[in-house]
Amino acid sequence: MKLSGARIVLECLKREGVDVVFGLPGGAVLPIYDVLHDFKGLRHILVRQEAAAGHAAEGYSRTTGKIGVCLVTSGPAATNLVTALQDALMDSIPLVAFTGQVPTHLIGNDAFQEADNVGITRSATKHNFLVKDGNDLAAIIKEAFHIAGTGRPGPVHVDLPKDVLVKEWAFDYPETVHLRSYNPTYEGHPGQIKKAARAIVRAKRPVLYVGGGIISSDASPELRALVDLTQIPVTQTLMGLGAFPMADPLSLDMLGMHGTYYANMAVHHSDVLVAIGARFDDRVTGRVDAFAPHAEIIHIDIDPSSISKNIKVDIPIVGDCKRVLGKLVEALHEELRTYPASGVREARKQWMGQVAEWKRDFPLHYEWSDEVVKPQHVVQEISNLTAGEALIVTGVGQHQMWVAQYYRFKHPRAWCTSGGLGTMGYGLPTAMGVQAGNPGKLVVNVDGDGSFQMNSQELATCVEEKLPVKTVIINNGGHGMVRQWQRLIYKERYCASDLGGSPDFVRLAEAYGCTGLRVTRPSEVVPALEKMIATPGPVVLDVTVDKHECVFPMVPAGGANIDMILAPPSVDVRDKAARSQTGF
Ligand SMILES: Cc1ncc(C[n+]2csc(CCOP(=O)(O)OP(=O)(O)O)c2C)c(N)n1
Repeated sequence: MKLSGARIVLECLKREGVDVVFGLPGGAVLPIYDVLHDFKGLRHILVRQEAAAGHAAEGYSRTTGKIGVCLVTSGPAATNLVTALQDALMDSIPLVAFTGQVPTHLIGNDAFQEADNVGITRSATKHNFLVKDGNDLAAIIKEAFHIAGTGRPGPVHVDLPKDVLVKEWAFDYPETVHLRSYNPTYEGHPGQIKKAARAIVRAKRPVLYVGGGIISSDASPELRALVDLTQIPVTQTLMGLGAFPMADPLSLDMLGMHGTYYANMAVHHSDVLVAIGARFDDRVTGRVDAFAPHAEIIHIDIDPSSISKNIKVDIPIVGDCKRVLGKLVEALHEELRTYPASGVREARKQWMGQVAEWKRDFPLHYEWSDEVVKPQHVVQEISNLTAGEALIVTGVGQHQMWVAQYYRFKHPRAWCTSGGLGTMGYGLPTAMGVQAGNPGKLVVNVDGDGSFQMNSQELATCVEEKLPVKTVIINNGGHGMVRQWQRLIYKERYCASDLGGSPDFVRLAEAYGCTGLRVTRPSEVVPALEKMIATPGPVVLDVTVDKHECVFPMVPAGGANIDMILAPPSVDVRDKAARSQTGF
C-alpha cells in the first residue's frame, strides 16, 4: 500500500492506539493537518502556544498511563516545545513529539522557519529522529513509541521534513521493534534482591523512600504489599505523591527541601534506606554528605545510570519497580522465617515509637487568621471537599509546595506537577491534557498568579475544547517563592518579586468565556470552592491570600535536611493551638 508521508504518520498513531493529539499547525506540517481534516478516530486539540501542547501531552500521559502525543510545526514552534520536552525528560514522562521541518534539500540553508530541531532537542529528549527517507517513516514512529514507553520512560522527538510528508511511500507498520543497543533491564538480579531482603529484615531503623518510578510502573499495589508485610514507614518524593496514601499511619509524607520534619528526621536517622523509583535529586538530599549518613542504601531503579549518581548506593537493583517489588516481597517472606530476631523486633518497636513522636510533635502547621486567607487553608479545603479524589495539577512556586504538603493524596496517577525542571506555566495546559484523558473527572489546577500568567491563553482552549478545568489561583500578588528566598536568604532585599499590572483574573476568565469567581476572606473559601466544583465548564477562582506567608519546613539550599527552618522565629512550633489548625 502506498500512502503520503502525512497519512503514514496518522495511520501509525492509529495503530499505536493514540486517541488524542495536542497540536498547533503551520506550513511544514500542513500536509498532516490536511489528512487530519477527515481522518476518523483521532481527536486533535488545538492549543494556543506549542509549549502547552507538550505540557498537555504530559498531563494526559501521567494520569492515563498512555503515551502523550503532540504535533507542532517547524522553527519557532519546535523551539517553543523544547521546555515541555525537557520537563518530560526530567520527570520521566513518555511522549512522542512530532515537529515539522523544512524540506530535506533546504535543511541547513537558512530556510524560512528552519531550526536545527534534532540538534536543539538532543539533550532535551530520551531519543530523537530526523526522518530523511520516507521509507523509514513507519519504522521510526514504531521505534519512537517503543523507546518513549519502555525502560525509564521519556520524551522522543520525530522531526518530519515537508517533502517526506508530501511524497508517497510504501506503508507497512512493523509489528515489533529490535534495537540492538537498547535493552532495558526489567527483572532485578535475584542475588541482589535477596541481599536487600536480608538487609531489610535485619534493619532496626528502616525507611522507604519512594518516587515517581512507582507511579510510572504502576507499582503501588506491590508497594502496599511490601509495607503490609514489613510495617516500614514510607516517605514520598514530590513526583511520588499518591504512590502511597498519605492518610495511612505509616506515611511520612514528602521528604526533602519542603518535606515534613518527621520524614527528614526519619531518613536522617535510618539505618537502612530503601529508595524505589527515585533519583536522589538535590531537592531531596540537601547536602549529599549529610544525607542518610547512617544508612545502608538499597536503590531499586530501572535506569542503571541513576544508580550511585548522586549518593553512593550499597545494594543496587536495576529493574522495573513493579517486578522487583513483587520479587522482593517473595524474598522477604523467605527471610522472615528466621528473622527478625527478638533484638531487632525490640529496636523496631522503639523506632516506630520515635517516628510517631516526631509526627505527633512536629506536624505541618500554619497560623490561622480570621482576617486574611492562608494559602495552606485553601489547599486543605480543596483536599477536604474532593476527599482526595480529584486530579490535581499545579504551577511552580510556593503554591506547588503547599499542595504537596497539604493535599492528602490517596491514589497514584492523580497528580501532575513539574518536579525536575520546575516549569512555571505548567499548570493550566497540563490540566487540559489531564482533562482530555479523563473526561468526567474533576481536574483542579492550583496555580500561582505568576505561573498562571505564563500560559493563561490556554483558557481559550479549555472553552473551545470543552475541557472543564477548575483553576484556583493562590494570588499573593507576586512571585511568592522568590519573595520567600529574598526574605529568608537575601535579607529582605526584595527585587522583582512583586507582580504589579496583573489583570483582574475574574474578568480575564470571563473574557475567555469561563466562569470567574473571587475570594478575599477566609469565611468565603469553602462556599467559593463548592461553587467552583458545582459550576459546569472551566472556572477560575482567584483567591487573595496572605502575601507574607512562607513555605515551612524549609531546608536552605546546600544545607543538610536536618537543618530545617520550621517556622518564622516568632512561632513556637510546639504550640498546641497552632497545631490544631492543621486539621490532621
Ligand atoms: C519558567 C520559569 N521561570 C522562572 C522560574 C523561577 N521561579 C520559581 S518559583 C517563581 C515564582 C512563582 O510565582 P507564582 O507562580 O505566583 O507562585 P507562588 O510562589 O507565588 O506561589 C519563580 C519566578 C521558574 N521556576 N520557571
